[in-house]
Amino acid sequence: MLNIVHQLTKYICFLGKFRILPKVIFIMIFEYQGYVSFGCIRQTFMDTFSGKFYPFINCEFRPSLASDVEVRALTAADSDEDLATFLRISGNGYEPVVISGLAVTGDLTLNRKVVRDWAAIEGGATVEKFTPPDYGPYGCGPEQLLDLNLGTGWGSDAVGSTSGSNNDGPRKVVIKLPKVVDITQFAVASTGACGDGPEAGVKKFKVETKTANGQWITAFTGTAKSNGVLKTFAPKTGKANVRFVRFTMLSNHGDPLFMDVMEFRVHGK
Ligand SMILES: [Ca+2]
Repeated sequence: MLNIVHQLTKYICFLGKFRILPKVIFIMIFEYQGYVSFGCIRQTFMDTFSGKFYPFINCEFRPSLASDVEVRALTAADSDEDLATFLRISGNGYEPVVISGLAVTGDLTLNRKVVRDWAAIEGGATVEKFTPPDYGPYGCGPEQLLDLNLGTGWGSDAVGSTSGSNNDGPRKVVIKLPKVVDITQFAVASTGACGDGPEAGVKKFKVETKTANGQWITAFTGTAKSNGVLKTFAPKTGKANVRFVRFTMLSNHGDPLFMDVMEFRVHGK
């Protein structure tokens, strides 16, 4: 099979030379079930500061991938030029990976683990409900908590604040995972979203989980620094057969009006 893909890669690269097709390469993704291959397209971006153009390879995962996988082999045979200096891997709920300093002139093997975020909306998770207010129209709704982007977040009101709705108290969001997951880790990144200062970043938080027909179980209660850095936490209970996750903001770092969190992720199989 590897040999067939290699031959196909050479053929597509050959067509790409004559601009019959965009230049395409193949990547092998190894997982516990074996490996799958898929196309990656060479693209170019412009650095708006320097005005220079940089080629990179953009790869998107297929939905059939269902767990943590490893990028094992990059094949870019039959090329007269460097194919890329960056390799970006993303899509279908995988945490984006960028590998820089890459100069592909032939076959190359990489070893890089990529991680599935089961709470990512991109990968099929959905927001079932959440405590008002809804700052979604400003780009600061719970969807921005689950978008694999540390630069965006879910903005809400502080526990004692009714700035944006008639509700006060902790702010909860219920997330339905795309399938039943055995959870190994949660990840949280806290700081002020939507122009708020770091005082608005969530401090104390709670994570509860539920099986398809079960009761809510507290899986983890912890505190987060308001520094925008993604930190992982291992739950002690409520890890198996999880279909629903409820994330609750219990306090912030001092802002009297707003309480925000940038990112929440769920790892597991
Ligand atoms: Ca985000």
